[in-house]
Amino acid sequence: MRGRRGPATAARRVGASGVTKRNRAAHPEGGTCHQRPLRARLLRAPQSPPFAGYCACGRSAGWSRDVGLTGERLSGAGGAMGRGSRPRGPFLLPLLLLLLLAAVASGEAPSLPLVLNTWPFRKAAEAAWSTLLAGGSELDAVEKGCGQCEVEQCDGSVGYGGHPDEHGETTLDAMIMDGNTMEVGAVADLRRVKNAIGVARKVIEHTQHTLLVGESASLFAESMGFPSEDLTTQSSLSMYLQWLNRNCQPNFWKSVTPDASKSCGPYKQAAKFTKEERSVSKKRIDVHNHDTIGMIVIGQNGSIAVGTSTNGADHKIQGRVGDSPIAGAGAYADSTAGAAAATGDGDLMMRFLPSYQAVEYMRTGMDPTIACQKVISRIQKYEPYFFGAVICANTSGSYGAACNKVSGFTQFHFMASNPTLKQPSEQIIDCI
Ligand code: SD4
Repeated sequence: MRGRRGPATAARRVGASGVTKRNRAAHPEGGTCHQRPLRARLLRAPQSPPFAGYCACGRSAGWSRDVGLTGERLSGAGGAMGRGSRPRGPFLLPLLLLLLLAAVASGEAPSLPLVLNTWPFRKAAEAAWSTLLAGGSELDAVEKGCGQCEVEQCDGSVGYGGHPDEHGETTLDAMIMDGNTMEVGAVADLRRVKNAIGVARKVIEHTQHTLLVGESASLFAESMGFPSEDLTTQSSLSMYLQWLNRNCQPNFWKSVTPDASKSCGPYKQAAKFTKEERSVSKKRIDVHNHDTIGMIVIGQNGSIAVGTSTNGADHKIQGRVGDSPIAGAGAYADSTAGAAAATGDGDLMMRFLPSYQAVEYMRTGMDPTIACQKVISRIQKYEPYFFGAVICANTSGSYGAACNKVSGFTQFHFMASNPTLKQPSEQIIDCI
């Protein structure tokens, strides 16, 4: 999670007037495939140049001018729609515009449909919004929006080529939830498959399960037709090599021998450990290694879907799963109450099920901003220095967000799209 996203004036502060919009564009590059764990490959062939045989893929980001959702863009939007998709027709857009005009004429600010997502991931917001306007379902919009981030490797925190684990491999967590049926599809520790949110959707569509993990999730993905690809890029490999050169610092171990605050593993449990060793994991999480996309989509008729996608925490211990694929933690949707999604230090946040809690607060009629603030405050009581933020929306399309104020992270940026905002609009809130 980062508090360094450009000047506050470049976006709309929630509750304030004046909007300036900003686009972030990233250009994904493909890569070749290798299946063996990086560390094994490096150890087995120390004579090889470090990048030999790896994907020459990387990530570049740039700025572009703001682009509104033009008719041209809308007519080209949509893509493959899954189960539950509504047919797209030539009359849909004019109809929607008529409805909006009628609402505006009646003096009532139309606030649905709504697309809300964590962080200023503008292209993801645009992908979801245009999918909705093109007649896609809420689930389609979530899948498209989060999938866009997986393609463009949003902030290096979503999709392939980011946050290698302590063996150098990038693994993915994702979840999608239907707030009408309460069905959830999720994958965790997914390997070698780039489109994690797409696989999560297949868990809903083709299984009676909720969450598939690890190698077995990858096999499931392959059986559903997803290509098996190496998620390593030149950039993730170099992050990993730098970490090895720093004696594997920082890492997530504690109370082990050799001392994890000084050496690489393999580790064993220590009979005794010092206070300093215990503090290793607390120092580990900072503003630079967390940035999940969490997305809420509420359709014109009040149907809600949510989703998340992330490559988790940098240099995580193999097998670590964060909050993002856990219903109620990373996100939650209930079309009778509202929806929420979380971003931040999942190891801490998942203990509090903040998304579920926020939705239950909104069920009582609580304002979305207050609901978000209350769940952040609850975590603060136990973990005053945690990095985290939550976005919340109720069934009528009111929305809000909250974040925990810590050094280097005092404001949270997110995207909102609704008929009033017309196109994805970057919003800012002050952390509490
Ligand atoms: C995780 N919550 O795996 C995710 C990471 C994240 O913003 O949200 N980053 O812990």
